Amino acid sequence: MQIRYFEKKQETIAVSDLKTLQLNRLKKTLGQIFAAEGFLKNKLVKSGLKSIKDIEKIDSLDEIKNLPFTSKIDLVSAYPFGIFSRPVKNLIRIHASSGTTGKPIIAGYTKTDIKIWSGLMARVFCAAGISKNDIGQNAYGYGLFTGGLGFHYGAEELGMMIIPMSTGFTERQLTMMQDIGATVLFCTPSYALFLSEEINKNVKDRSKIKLKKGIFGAEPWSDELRKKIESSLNIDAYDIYGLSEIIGPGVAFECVYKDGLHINEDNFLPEIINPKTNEVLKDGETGELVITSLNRDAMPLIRFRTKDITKLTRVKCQCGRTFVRMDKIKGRTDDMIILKGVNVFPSQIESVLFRPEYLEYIEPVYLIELYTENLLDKMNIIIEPKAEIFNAGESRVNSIANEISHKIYELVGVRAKITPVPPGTVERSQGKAKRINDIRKKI
Ligand code: DLL
Repeated sequence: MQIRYFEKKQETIAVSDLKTLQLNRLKKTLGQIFAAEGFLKNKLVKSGLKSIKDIEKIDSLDEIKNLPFTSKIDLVSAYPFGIFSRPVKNLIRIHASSGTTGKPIIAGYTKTDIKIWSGLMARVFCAAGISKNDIGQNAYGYGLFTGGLGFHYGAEELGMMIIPMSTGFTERQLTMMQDIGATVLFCTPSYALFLSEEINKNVKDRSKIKLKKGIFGAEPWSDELRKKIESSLNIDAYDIYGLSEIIGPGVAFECVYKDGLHINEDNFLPEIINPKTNEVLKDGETGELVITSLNRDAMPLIRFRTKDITKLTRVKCQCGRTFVRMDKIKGRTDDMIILKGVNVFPSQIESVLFRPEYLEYIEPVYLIELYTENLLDKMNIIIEPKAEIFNAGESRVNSIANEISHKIYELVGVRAKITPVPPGTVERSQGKAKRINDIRKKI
């Protein structure tokens, strides 16, 4: 297996040197926040970190657990610029993501941030075996969303040609893909699946599609969906994780061994906590990912609550990278469905629906509807049988629906109603897929 790095020395740094680097960068980051005299400094002071002298006294990364968390709500309340640790005139770009209320969250970048971020993205490409000789079709949205420009600048940093398609215009995507000969595809996994359906329908000569690899993220996706994308596009598919508040895509990524996502640990310090008690968990325990930025210029954040559920492992990866790995994200704490006391994530439902034996009968799309019946919360899973199955009549469709319902019960322990709908009815997504429709009556 060919292993590539963008910055080998840094990516394979000895663990003890990494810890020293992280501690130095943490202290530098805290100093930067103090110097900015803003919202975040006030939070730190309130939590007991009163002066630069207190920062100097920190001599172990473990002490991070004494620092306060930062949440989306903090970022919304500091809207638009209160969270920055550099003057607004030093910024060269902003991005935004949706907040918890009407106001978005603004992420700001200086020239230094863009340079660092581009380098992190170039690491992602190299880890997937992509080189500057590849041609990237970038179907992540360009604009306030970090996907489009994050991938774009990373590709330029590597020296790879990029086709800046953005999302949508599917017909044009297929034309460019064939005419320019894209070898790698960047988009959400749900859009990759949609593109594969369109290729199968509309491209007569498959030899014109030169795709070899894809880097997909921005939403949870199961290994079953990975297999489906890989077989229908005939490519090798990699996961990438990130979030606007921290930098955008490039926080964590898969290498060719695809055994968890390496966190760019020289830039981001991860912790896993119990989201209910806030207690820090050990490696191997599942909980909420919390990230402290160690090398951000405009917008460092301390212990940011991502709400994403995963676990960490420090077992060394065969690729030689020393960076800790996190499991594929299971879901978000706010997407977790609780039915009869059982916790269910959409990704678990997906892992049943997208098993190869079911994908012979149903399309790889679904929507989970949560509703109330007799004061109880219930789950209805809308599936789309393939046209030939749907047309074969109700009894055929029902027997498949029953089997799926049974398998879901076996895996997650709750009974779900399965509703088959006519072909083409479930919305195909071009960005992040909507997996849950919550129509429960709020009491
Ligand atoms: O989604 C950044 C991104 C762009 C990542 C392109 C990967 C590729 P936001 O819009 O701020 O940023 O959304 C961040 O998306 O907290 C997760 O809940 C979810 N997410 C991102 N990547 C993954 C992934 C971008 N690989 C939120 N698996 C995060 C599961 C993901 N969830």
